[in-house]
Amino acid sequence: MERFQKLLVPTVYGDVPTFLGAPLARSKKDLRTADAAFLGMPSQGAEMLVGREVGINMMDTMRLRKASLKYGGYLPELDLDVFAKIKLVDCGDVPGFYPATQENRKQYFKLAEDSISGILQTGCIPLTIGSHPYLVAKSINRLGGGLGIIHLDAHADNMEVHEGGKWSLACWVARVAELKGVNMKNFVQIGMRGPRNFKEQMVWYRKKGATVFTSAEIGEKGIEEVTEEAIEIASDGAEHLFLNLDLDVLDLGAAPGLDEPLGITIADLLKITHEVGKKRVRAFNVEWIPTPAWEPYQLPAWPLYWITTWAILYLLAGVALSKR
Ligand SMILES: [Mn+2]
Repeated sequence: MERFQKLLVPTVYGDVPTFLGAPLARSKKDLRTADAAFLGMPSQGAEMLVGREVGINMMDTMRLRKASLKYGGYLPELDLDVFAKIKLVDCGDVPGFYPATQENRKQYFKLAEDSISGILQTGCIPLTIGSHPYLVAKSINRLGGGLGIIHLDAHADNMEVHEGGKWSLACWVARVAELKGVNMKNFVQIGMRGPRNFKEQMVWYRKKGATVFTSAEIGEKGIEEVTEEAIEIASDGAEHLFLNLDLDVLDLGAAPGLDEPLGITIADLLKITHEVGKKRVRAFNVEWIPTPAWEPYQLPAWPLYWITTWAILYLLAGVALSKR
């Protein structure tokens, strides 16, 4: 007999359920007893939005929450019930400031950093969905102890400026490299490939002492070895590990609507999030999920929401194993 459990799921607002039906965190106290906290950041506040109309469609945290609702926490392939060990909460969304002006972006950045720092200070793992990665990196860096970053992406994202702006997602690595205390030797990118990258970007990474595993190296070494090395390099002398995901690290055959061939498989992605979870990742961010409403991505985007939910569950499964 169906028990209509879904009717009992807490809501963030309106008819939007919490992520995976987790309890809604209303105060710091709720965070202190939790292991991980979902934080929706639908607007990003990035300069790439300024003057454009895509705005709130960039990252649909409502759709992700709805897509997550069909899943529980038991993974038979790992014989592990994630939520027997892990307490997940949902912190709601960081509101955007519209219209997307520079002044509003600054306000948004401040609010977002405060929200992420608030979660970090309680010892909880922020699962930010739609954050400009710089905001997460900066918040972790403030804790002291050293920041290691593993970035999953087809693209280098280390441009000095992009389309006249320095806060585009294509520039976030360059902004992080400017932060005091950040050592780029603890920066690892996995999955870079293809002709939307420039040679200067690779030269920049080498000069900074960062590590890049291109699709060719993943092909040679295999994802297990690459993951192991990446964690080792990112954690060498750094206390906090930050995993950032641009879903275009996936092969276009695995990621409907995304546009880069030669990418990793979904199994590879889950392997990485699981292993990083085992190493007590400090924060996980999913940069963005294209929505069907945005013209270049009219293919159904639902699989990307499902993949994102799985990636989070596998990461939390890793955290659960690290607690044993
Ligand atoms: Mn990318």
